[in-house]
Amino acid sequence: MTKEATKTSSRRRVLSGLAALPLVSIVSSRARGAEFVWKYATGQDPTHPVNLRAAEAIARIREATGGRVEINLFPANQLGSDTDLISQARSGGVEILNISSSILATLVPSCGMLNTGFAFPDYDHVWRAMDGAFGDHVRAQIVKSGLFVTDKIWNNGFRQVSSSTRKITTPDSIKGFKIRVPVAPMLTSLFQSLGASPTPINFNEVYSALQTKIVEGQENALPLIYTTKLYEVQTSIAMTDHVWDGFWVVGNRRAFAGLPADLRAIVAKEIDRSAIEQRQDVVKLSDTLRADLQAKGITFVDVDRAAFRDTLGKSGFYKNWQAKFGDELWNKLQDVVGPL
Ligand code: X2X
Repeated sequence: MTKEATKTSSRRRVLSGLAALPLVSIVSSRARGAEFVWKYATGQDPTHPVNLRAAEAIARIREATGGRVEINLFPANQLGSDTDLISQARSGGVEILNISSSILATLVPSCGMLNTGFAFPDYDHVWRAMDGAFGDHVRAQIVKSGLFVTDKIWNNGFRQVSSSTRKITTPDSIKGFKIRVPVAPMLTSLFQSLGASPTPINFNEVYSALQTKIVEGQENALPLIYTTKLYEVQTSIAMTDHVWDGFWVVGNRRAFAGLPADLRAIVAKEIDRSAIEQRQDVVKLSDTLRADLQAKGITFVDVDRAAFRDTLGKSGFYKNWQAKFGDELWNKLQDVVGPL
């Protein structure tokens, strides 16, 4: 068996071991007197802060409810791809789901607006928007779609463009670039507008799509690139910061409505506490991972972001999306970030 295949199969063994564990613990949860035994699904590697902080919230919830609420964590798309998991959260196949706003936009279009290209210059503007009127408006649309959603959005980070072929340096260099994007209308549109050739692929298929050269590159925040080991199949990263993305923690509405109010309040409070902690984890990791990724052989390219934003503007990208989202929501974002 090749080195690569050995690594993949050992990763599979680890994950299948992880998958077996929660199922066993569901049976034992009932035996321990848990009244509510829930599944919490994510698409990220077990080592990503999304899962580390979710596990802490789960432990605090078990403690604060006296064991009445047992939640089992299923990371790394063990229960299905991100787009499958949205359907499972709606049907009750899973009770809690951590899902990128860019992908949730396939169900709730306004979720895609926080991925408007180059909208956020820094985290101060991100949190002012997401914890203010703009975020409230988007959350209200998620509730309207039939899902429960917690108050505080989690942090996926500022996205960068990685490549295994050409180095991305200027807007011209990305023309025709075969890039994987999530199943996310805004990101597909952004790279089409830059003249690249985007292919929507679910995250659990990204590593193999890069390894087999179905695509030349992908775009993601450094913590995702690092924890999913994409540096093994990529050679350079252009620090474009082209969008900020967040993770919503959404829930099956019937499941949340079925919780007594005091237990529901504990679940929401502890998940929101972990959201605030996870936000800072990603900020810190994004500062330190550049050196770690360089040590793994990645070449970094610092680009002129204004040139990319200018190309996007000239393509009509902002005008088109303002027309789609409507002035009311567009202005809520512009109130924080300025004219787009
Ligand atoms: O699929 C991706 O690239 C990821 C993991 O960042 C999202 O969830 C959008």
